[in-house]
Parts: sequence; C-alpha cells; structure tokens
Amino acid sequence: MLKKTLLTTSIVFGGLLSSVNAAQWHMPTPYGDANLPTKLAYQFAEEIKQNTDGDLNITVHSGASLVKHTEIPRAVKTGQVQMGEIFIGIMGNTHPVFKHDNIPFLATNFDDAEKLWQAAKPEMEKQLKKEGMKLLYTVAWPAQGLYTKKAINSLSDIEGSRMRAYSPSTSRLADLMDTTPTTIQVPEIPQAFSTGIIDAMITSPTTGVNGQAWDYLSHYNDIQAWIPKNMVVVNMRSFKRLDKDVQKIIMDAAAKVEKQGWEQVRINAKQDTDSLAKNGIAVSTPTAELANEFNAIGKIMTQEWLDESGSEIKTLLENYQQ
Ligand code: PCA
Repeated sequence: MLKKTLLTTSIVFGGLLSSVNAAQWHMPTPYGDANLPTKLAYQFAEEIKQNTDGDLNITVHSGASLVKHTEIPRAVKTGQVQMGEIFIGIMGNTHPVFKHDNIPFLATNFDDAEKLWQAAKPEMEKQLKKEGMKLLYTVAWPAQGLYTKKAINSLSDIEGSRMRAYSPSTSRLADLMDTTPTTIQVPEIPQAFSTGIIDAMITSPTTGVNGQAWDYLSHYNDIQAWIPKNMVVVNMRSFKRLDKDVQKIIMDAAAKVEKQGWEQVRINAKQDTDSLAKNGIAVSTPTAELANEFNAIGKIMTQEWLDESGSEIKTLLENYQQ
C-alpha cells in the first residue's frame, strides 16, 4: 500500500514541478545502505543536485523499499520511476547480452571484468535502448565465492544440496553442479539458511559479511567464479526531456562514480574476505579438482550462451578475448 502511495505521489509531483523547472525524481535500488552500489547511488544523486542547483533532485530509495528488485526494470521502462538500479544478471532472460554478467570463470579478476564490461557495453546500451532505458553506470561486486556448511573439496561434496540462485544463469549453474536452485533475495538469506530452504550459496564476501554468514554457515571457498555488476539506468524519455546541460551533469556524475566504484570494490573484496575469516569462517581456495570441475562447467555455460545467441555475443566474446 505504502509503495503505491509513494509512486502516485511521485508522478503527480513530477508533473507539477517540471512546470516550474525543477524536478523530483525517484531512484529505487535493490540493496541496503551498507553496500557500495548504494553508497555510490547517494553520492551520484547528491552531486547532481549540487551541480544543477537543486533543479534535479533524485531521491534514492534503497533496499527495494519503493520497488521490488525484480520489478525495477519494468518500473524504469514504463516511466513509473525515472531512474533505477538493477543487478544485470536478473535480466538474463530479456536478452542474452545481460548474461555476460554471470558466466562462471569467464572473467574472474577485476582487470578482466573491466575488459569484459567494455566488450559488452555497446550491445548492453543497444538492448537497454530497446527497453526504453539509457545506461548510466555500473558498479562491480567482489568475485563470487562458495558458501557452505562443510568443507568442499570436489563437486561430489556438494551434490544434492539446496543452492541459492539469484539469476537465470545461477539457476543453470546450480543444475550443472547437481544441486537444486532456489531463488532467494539478499535480505532473506539468513532465514533461508536457518530454516533449511538453502544450505549453500555463491555470492561475494561483502554479501556474506552484511548478512553475518558466520551465524548460519562455516565455510567460504574463494572460487572467484565471476564478477557481477549492478547498473543504473534512466528512463529514455525522462532523460531526453532534460536540458542538454543537465544531461551532461548526469553523464559526468555517472562516469565519476563508475570510476570510483571499480577502485573501491578492489579494497572491499580484500577487507570483507578478511572479515569472514576474523568472524570464524574457514576461508580456503579451491582444490585442483574443484577448480577443474568448475572450469568445465564454465566452458559448458559459455557454449550454451553462444548457442542461444546471435552473432552479437560471438563478437562480444571475440572483442573480450582479443
Ligand atoms: N551480492 C548480491 C549480488 C552479487 C553479490 O555479491 C547478491 O548476492 O544478490
């Protein structure tokens, strides 16, 4: 009910304020305030407010408080909100390009992930445009590791487990690991573990620390599976209605936070992995056997991705691997 009221108010307000040349925009984000993408979203909004002398005031609604994560793409597309932040992988079924973000063992360190992002960006922009959205910036998460309740030396140790999934690609990965995928959003992770709905997950050290993973599991294997990203998008029509100088202020602020994000995430990855260990989680790196098994799955998933796509994904991969 509250969500509905807020949205209605925003639409009415947007209309009234634009006539006096100042706009009140709304930007839902999926994750809580402790996360880097959310901190950068606040900074982005503040910078735009200052540089437009208050003409464009963006309210950040963090932690899916205004719009549910899975509904943010549609809310921006239809102009229900003007801007929003989305975990790229959740759009994996919209067009194959969105899957570049969750392909295991394709880009496993930050330099490669940046390179993959540059290779994916033109097609991402094109597909977002078809959805009525314009890409503003992305923020990477630390490399994704495997959280379990026991030591995992090979995939046979995890076979039959109930595994958290957060995108179409992670559901497929869970299948290939002979585990059962269940889609769970971040805030529900602790309860899902303690009630036995899941007993394993692949996510960042940051998300493990935020959810105090040591309360309900014991092992973290730093498999560095992939480096996913959140993206911030704006409704194309809302953007085009702005004066050119305001558009430039937005694009400049976007470039600035994107650069900052890639720098800060490298620091967070290390600090948060240390923090898992300090809190009693057994942190390890994969055995040769586990690494080989995961790499084989990565190859299968890359091939499946190519098979379901047109030539644009082949080009993307060639540009990345150059
Ligand atoms: N945390 C988010 C996305 C990737 C990550 O590290 C999550 O687990 O949903």
